[in-house]
Amino acid sequence: MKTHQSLIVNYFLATFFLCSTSLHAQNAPNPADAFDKTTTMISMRDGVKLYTEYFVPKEIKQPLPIIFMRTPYGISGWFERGTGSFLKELVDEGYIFAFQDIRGRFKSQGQFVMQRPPRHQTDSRSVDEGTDTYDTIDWLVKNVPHNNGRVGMFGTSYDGWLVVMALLKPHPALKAACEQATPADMFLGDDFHHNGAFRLSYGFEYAYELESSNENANFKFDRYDTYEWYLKLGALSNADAKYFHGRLPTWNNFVNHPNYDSFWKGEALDYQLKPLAVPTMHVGGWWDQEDFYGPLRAYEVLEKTDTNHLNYIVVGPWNHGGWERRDGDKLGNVDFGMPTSKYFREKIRAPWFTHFLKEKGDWNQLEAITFETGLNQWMSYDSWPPRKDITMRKLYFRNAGQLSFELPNENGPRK
Ligand code: PG9
Repeated sequence: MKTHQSLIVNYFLATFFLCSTSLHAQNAPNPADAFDKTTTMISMRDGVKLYTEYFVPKEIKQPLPIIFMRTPYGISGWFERGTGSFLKELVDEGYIFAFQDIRGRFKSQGQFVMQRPPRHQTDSRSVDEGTDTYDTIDWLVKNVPHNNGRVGMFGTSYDGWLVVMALLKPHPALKAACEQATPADMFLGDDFHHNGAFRLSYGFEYAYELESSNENANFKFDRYDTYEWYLKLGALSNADAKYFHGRLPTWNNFVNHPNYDSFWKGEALDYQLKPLAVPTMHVGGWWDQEDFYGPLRAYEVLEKTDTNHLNYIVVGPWNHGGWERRDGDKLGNVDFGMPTSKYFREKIRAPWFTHFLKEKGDWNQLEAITFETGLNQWMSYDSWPPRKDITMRKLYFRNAGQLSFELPNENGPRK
């Protein structure tokens, strides 16, 4: 059995390669050619410089907002490939685009820290992902030609979490933030543990991927069947003794914090989020194998203080990052009867950004938009979970892979 190494985070690469291959096959011009590309190193408040690329349309009629993404996974080629896929709807609307390698990754200077904790506000010299975003936005709006002083951010998973970090003390130019599949709690529901159960292959391979090099690195298994490899590994302590030798901080944290202690609570969004000052859209997939808990939890926590109605949520029939891939008509054999991912990008995310970044358009949707599978329809509610016309009912596992609203009366577990 092959585990999910390299599928974990690089979900987008396959899509990009497919898109770019088919584009090349047809010899179609790449929409990225319509932009002027600039690469630069932007200085942060502590002098560390972060590698940034930005793209300004060659033909520009009026100043445009900037769509900004940050990532630990390496930005080279993102824009050029993304224009034909996950960025298409935004390119069509008309924006300037900026991308950045975060601190310590790829071409950026400094030290990478996995999910770097928010800094202590009392220490004016300290930095975190929020200050790096703040300093970059400040530079972008002052230096990128033809921008209108308004910035929107989006990103999936680690990149979605980076969007959330930007919201803790947002730059005034940040006018819209779309976090997609942010983790909210790495012990309770996201990525490394699910309900406290450690996800061994995920944790092992992800820690290696991000911390053994400043670029993405795949652990070299000596066989195809990595399930067998993990069985043969034996005790958890062998991972460090044989392979990591204390060099991977995230692995050390897994081992040193097997319970829900202050380390995991310190990382959890429950304890970090502040009342929203920026319109924020949370995006989740009903079948996200990595971060389903995160966006729903972030929405729920922020909703408690959302007196200005800045908190939005969208959940569709997707696995991790599925909303960025292709059209989203199907997941495996399940057919949703409509292109759910394309619909999200075209009819939900793009008009939402237009509304908040260009102050135009007719965004008149309710706060929560969810895809109801089976009915295969998008539904809108003024809150999530919906307040009105809802009855809570229990759903029971039944034999032969069935589900039922009936309480089982056979030999199965009872209430
Ligand atoms: N789910 C991945 C992740 C996010 C945040 C921290 C660690 C891992 C990801 O796909 O980026």
